[in-house]
Amino acid sequence: MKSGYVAVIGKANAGKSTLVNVLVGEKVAIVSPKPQTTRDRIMGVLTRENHQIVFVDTPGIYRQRNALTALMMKTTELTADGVDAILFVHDGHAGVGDDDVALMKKYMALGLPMLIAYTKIDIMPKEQIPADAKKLFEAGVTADVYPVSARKGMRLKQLEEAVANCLPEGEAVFPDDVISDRSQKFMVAELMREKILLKYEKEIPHGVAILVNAFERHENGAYEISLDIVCEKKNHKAILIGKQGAAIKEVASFARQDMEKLLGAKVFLTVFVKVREDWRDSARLMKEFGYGTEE
Ligand SMILES: Nc1nc2c(ncn2[C@@H]2O[C@H](COP(=O)(O)OP(=O)(O)OP(=O)(O)O)[C@@H](O)[C@H]2O)c(=O)[nH]1
Ligand SMILES: [Mg+2]
Repeated sequence: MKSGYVAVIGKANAGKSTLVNVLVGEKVAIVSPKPQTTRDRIMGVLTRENHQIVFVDTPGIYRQRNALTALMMKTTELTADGVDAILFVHDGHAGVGDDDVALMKKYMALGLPMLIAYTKIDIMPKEQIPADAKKLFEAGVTADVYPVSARKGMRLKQLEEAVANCLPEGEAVFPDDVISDRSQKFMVAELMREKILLKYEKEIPHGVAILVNAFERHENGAYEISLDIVCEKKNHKAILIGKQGAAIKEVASFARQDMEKLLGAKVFLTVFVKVREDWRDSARLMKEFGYGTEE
C-alpha cells in the first residue's frame, strides 16, 4: 500500500485543520475563524484499503510576536522537515499575493512532493480558480493545484487520491482504528480552548492556555474533569468570567457538550480561571503548559 506522513502547511486561518478533519472523517483538530487556532502538531490518520495517509496538521504561518508564536513556527518548520510529502493549504477566497507565492516556493524548495489544496471554493467566484492557477504557475509555482471545499465536501476524493500517489510503497504506520496521535485528555483541553476562541475577542483567546487537573472516569461511566483556564492579565480574567460568571458558564457548557460527544459519556466539568502574567513570553511556563515539549 501507499503510506506515509504528509505535513499540512499554510498561512494561519487558511483552513488546514478543517481540511484534515474532513479528510480523516473525525474531528482531530479544533477549528475557529481566528488565526493561530492550532498551536501544536496534530496527526490525523486516514486509512483505506490501498493507502494510509498520516496528515500532520501544523500551526499556521503568522508574523511572530511572542515566544509562543515563535515556538509554534518552529513546530511547523520541524514538521515540514520530517515528512514524505507536503500538502500546502491556500485560502482561495483570500486571493493570491506575492507573499503566498514566496511561501509556496519556500516549501517547494525542500524538494519533497508537494500539492496545493486551494480551499474555500464554496465562497468564491468559479472563474477566479483557473485565473489564480495560471497566476501561480506563471510565478513559478509548479506544484499541482487542487481546488476543494472542506466545508461543503467538494472535490476531496481527487485530492485524497493525489496525496496518496505522492507517498512511498510500504506498510501502514498505524493500526486501522487509530485516527489521531493525541489523547482524549489533550482533546478535552483543546475543545475548551475552541469554545474560548469562538466566544471572546482580540488578545483574550490567544493568551489562554488550558491545564487539565483531573480527568477521571467513575464506575458509572461518567467523567469528572477539572480544568484551569490560564490567562495573561487580571482584566482578561474578569472578561473571561463575565457578569456573575455568566460568560464562563456559557463557554464551559458548550465545551462540556462537545466533551460528552467525544467521550460518549456524561461529563462533570469544573473550570477555574487563573492569571499567569505574560506566560506566552516565558519559556518555563510554556513548557509547563505543554507547548513545544515534543522536540
Ligand atoms: N467557506 C469555507 N470556510 C472554510 C473552509 N475551510 C475552513 N473554513 C473556515 O476557515 C476558518 C479557519 O479554519 P481552520 O481550519 O481553523 O484554519 P487553520 O488553517 O487550521 O487555521 P490555524 O490553525 O489558525 O492556522 C474557519 O472559520 C473555518 O470554518 C471551506 O472550505 N469553506
Ligand atoms: Mg488549524
